[in-house]
Amino acid sequence: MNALMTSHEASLGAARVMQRCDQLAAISETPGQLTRVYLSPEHLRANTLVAQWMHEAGMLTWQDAVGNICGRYEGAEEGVSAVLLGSHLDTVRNAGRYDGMLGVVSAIELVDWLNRHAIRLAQAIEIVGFADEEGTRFGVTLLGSRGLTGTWPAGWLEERDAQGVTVAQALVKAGLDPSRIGEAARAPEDFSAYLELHIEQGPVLERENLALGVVTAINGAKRLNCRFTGEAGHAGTVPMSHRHDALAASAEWMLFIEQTTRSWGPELVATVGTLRCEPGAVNVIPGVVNLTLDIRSPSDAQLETLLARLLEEAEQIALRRGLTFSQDTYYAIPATLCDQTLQETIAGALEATQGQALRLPSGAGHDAIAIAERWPVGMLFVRCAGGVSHHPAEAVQETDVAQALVALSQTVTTLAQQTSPLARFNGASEAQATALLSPCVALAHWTAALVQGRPYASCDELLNKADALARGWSREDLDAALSAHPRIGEKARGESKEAALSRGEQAAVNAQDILLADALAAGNAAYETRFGRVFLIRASGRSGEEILSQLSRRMENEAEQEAAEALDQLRQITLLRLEGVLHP
Ligand code: 2AL
Repeated sequence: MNALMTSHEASLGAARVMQRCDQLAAISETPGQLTRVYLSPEHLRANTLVAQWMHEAGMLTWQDAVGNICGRYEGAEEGVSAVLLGSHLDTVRNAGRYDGMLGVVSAIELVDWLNRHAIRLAQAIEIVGFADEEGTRFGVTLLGSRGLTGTWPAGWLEERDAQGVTVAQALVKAGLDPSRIGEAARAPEDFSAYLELHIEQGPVLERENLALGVVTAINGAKRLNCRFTGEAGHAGTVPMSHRHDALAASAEWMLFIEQTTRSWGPELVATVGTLRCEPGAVNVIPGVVNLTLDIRSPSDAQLETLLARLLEEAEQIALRRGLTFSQDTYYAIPATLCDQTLQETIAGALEATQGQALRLPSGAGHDAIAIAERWPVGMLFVRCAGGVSHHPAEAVQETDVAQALVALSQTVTTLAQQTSPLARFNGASEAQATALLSPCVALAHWTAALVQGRPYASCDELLNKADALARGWSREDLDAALSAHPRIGEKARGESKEAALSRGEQAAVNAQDILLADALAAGNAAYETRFGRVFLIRASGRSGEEILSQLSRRMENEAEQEAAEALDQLRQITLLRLEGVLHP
């Protein structure tokens, strides 16, 4: 089923979304402005209101151990994996009313629509109103989403707000237990995907005259402290030809940064945001200029290449002008890629609703950055007036929200109709389930035992059983299993699943390096002469050179020790392949 909200339903839904954003905007610590920070009384009030809306939409609700407000709308069967929707409920100071909130409230509207039509999808739908994305109160960001991934750094509980209150104290005051924050973490198999609807916070959609866009990636960024050092001097007496003016060098570099970055296309941005001249007097030639560079891109490789070009030019300018240039990167965050399949699904929905699917990167950070460490993420942007955000003037059009609801209904029903690989394995016929596992290892008894052991409540349960069985393998098993593992350096040919897996596993072995190929062939031959079977090693993540050095080391093993090592490698390869089946 590919259910779609009608335009009439979407209009009514959008009106309620707007009204609920207004209601949330009224929950603020500053009268007349919107400021709602992590673990404040206003945060807890917002959670209560959102939980009430979730409950009315047919969801089971709870507040998790870090203060996220969560809801679940069950799938066709109880306990199935879920498509996770959401965004954040905290704000910056004097904020707009849609940044974050629009995503949470729209998701609730979608579930309410499913509930009214009694639509149950193969997967459940969960919604989370993240407790902290902005980092307004404690200076650290993404506390809510990192609660779900279970990746709070050790020091976070001791971070302090402006009043000296620690996160741990604030948790207690909010009725939460700092020793139990780990309980907010969710298992990988709980969610198949995370989908976040958010305002664009930039001007692209408005300029393109489009209500909605598909996010390709959340930009990575680097920040650098840079310095040109020249020579200060008397502004009246030093002739122009004798000067080493650090500010003139900076100016030349800044124009180069602007022109070059523009010429690299619309997705890259670079900014010199601060400039400090020394000594900084009207009648003194600037001897030193300290400046910052902020550079962002949806592609880490592109960012690195542009940055290298900009820094090379700074060196050139310094050289030409008789100055020196130095720089230091003090902040770096890689780009977060949105999942390709999710992008396609969202794009399909946008083509259906607005006739085209514009793809654009996000310049701002989002909860999806943290969530992407565990689950595939997708983002749908909604146009906002003038691209204005983090400001009370933030605005969206109700008709755009209606379109977003239609697109969301198509995207979510498409996604949630697909079941997780574990659910498919649990529900498959014996023959299908065997076919799913057999490329992992050519040992029919291992596959059969796992197929017999169905259903599994979680991927971990299946992986643990697979591991326990593999630890019992014998030398006969080792010989029997070798057929699925071509020699290292001889990437398997053919279309079989095993051949494709082996090629992938040997991806880091450089096939173009003829010397390496010769050395591996000689090593394999020597090993086979010595031990009477193909040399087996878990190739994933290992270069050809590393494999060669392991081969030389293992040539020194006694036969029994070597059989044990080979069996352990076989077990590792098998478990990696099984993980690939469960998390394709
Ligand atoms: C292999 C293979 O096919 N995959 C892997 O990790 N190692 N082959 C081998 N001879 O060790």
